[in-house]
Amino acid sequence: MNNNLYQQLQNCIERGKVDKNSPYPPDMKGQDGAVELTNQALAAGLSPHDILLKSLMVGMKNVGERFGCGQAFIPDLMIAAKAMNAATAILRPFFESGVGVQKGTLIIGTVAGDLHDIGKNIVKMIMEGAGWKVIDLGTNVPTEKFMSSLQQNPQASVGLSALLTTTMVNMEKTVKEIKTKSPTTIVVIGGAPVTDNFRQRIGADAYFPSPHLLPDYLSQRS
Ligand code: B12
Repeated sequence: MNNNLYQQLQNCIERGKVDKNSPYPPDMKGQDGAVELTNQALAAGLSPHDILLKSLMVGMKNVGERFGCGQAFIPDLMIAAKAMNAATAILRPFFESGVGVQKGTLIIGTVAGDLHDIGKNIVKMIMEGAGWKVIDLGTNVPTEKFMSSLQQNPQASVGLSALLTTTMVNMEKTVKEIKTKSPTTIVVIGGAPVTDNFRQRIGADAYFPSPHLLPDYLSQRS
């Protein structure tokens, strides 16, 4: 039963079925979409973390793989992103912290030239859920914007996201600038093309393929 719900929700993300009323894709007209299935999964007692990891993210990964081998196209990615955003909006309150004490501040953004923000938004959701204040600079963020935010929040750590091999190189410039002007600032990086080798090469402090261990890491380091 649970596996079936995960599977159906994953399929809605992959196919870009946002909700019951959405006319796209035509062969799923009138069927429940990502919105209804996310609510059903929560009502069935599935954990928001599991829904995110076992369903939503698998669906995004699959559509990305289909795009990579020419079986899906930009509109498919866009509609999948729309379904993903609709589902994560429902999960967001479950990640919000009830704890009043702030553990620290994280400045986060997707680097210059890069418009992907789903992963960054998940990192933000998890950090806020763990009691961190997150300053979200958005997408396509130039080094100067990271620097001016850091100037205003000198105790903050910085998180950089990149999804394109062509934009991950922009992380290097930002990391170098931060480490030159503020050597004690912790800089963490992530995004599908990023690796720990790359992290070592550009001098960032840590790379996380998934943000779940990030709150503990930053709490220990700061
Ligand atoms: C959705 C999507 C889009 C959407 C983005 C919508 C949005 N609002 O984000 C749209 C349609 C706009 C898009 C556009 C493009 N895309 Co695109 N896209 C994707 C896709 C399918 C999914 C990305 C995603 O959201 N994944 C789900 C999230 C949850 O995963 P994630 O981002 O990796 O984040 C997780 C971790 O990496 C980590 N993480 C991420 N950031 C950070 C930061 C920190 C600090 C930490 C600790 C952790 C962390 O935590 C997250 C949660 O676990 C990927 C395929 C893929 N497999 O990645 C292609 C993909 C990234 N896109 C690709 C391409 C080529 C493009 C375009 C260039 C296409 C084009 N020809 O125009 C444009 C570029 C636009 C631009 N300038 O940015 C390629 C990149 C190839 C490459 N090697 O560079 C991919 C890999 C598809 C492919 N297989 O070819 N895309």
